[in-house]
Amino acid sequence: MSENRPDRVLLTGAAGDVGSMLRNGLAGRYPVLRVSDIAPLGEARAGEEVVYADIRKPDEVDRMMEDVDAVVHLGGHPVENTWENILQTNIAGVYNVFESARRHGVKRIIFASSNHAIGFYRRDRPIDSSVPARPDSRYGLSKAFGEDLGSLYADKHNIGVMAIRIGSCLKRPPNERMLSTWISHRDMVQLTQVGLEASELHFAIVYGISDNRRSWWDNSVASDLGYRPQDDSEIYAEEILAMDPPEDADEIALQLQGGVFASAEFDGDISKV
Ligand code: 15L
Repeated sequence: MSENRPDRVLLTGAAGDVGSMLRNGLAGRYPVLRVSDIAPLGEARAGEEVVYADIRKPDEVDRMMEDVDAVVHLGGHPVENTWENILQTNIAGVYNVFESARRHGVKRIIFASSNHAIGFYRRDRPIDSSVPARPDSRYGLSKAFGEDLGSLYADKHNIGVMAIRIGSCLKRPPNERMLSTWISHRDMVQLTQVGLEASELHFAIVYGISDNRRSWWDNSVASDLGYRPQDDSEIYAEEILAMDPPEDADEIALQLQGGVFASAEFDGDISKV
């Protein structure tokens, strides 16, 4: 996968949890890593450029995009928020990023989608990348929008797009749900590199998970692109399943892949979901 390494990679949302982990994990892999956020990023490290930008503002996005070859777009609200905030940052913001990338001739975008784009699927129903979105929140809806935007820019503008439905990117899984949804840091770094460097990529939706025995998601699209996860949450299973309870959630959340994102504000009929 290393034949197709971009020279200047832009990482948005680089001050966030996953962003700062990827900032470290991608360090030295590409000639220039341009890190961006609205939050403090500290000094530029070796091989880095720091460009502050608010993705709600197209002129700032254009400045951030100059001379970039590939984008890893993590910027935005990482959990549920008000409609106004989701609309401005996660929906208009992701549009600003794709549109500026198109105008700047960028040919590869990795979009940080989320499992919350499909969070209303039941846990007892395994799914793959081809199922329709089933968002569990305004946040999940914005991720489904970003995936569709990626499909549009791949088909219409020939930008190679990988949307990663990230599960739970943490050092270790803290509860039973995350035995299914967990992705280790090193696997997340590898999957991002696969997206940046795959020689053939039109539009792909992949799951951001490790090689978890308890996964609900068929990740064959990612493995076809070359993803070879190193970790499996199973090594934490005994300890987590011995906790009381192994997952601290309500009975709706416990049935749905999105967990408490799906059960929050829920006044539906669970028998119809
Ligand atoms: C997400 O999309 C969130 O950004 C993260 O904070 C976790 O909650 C994760 O999903 C998850 O579902 O575990």
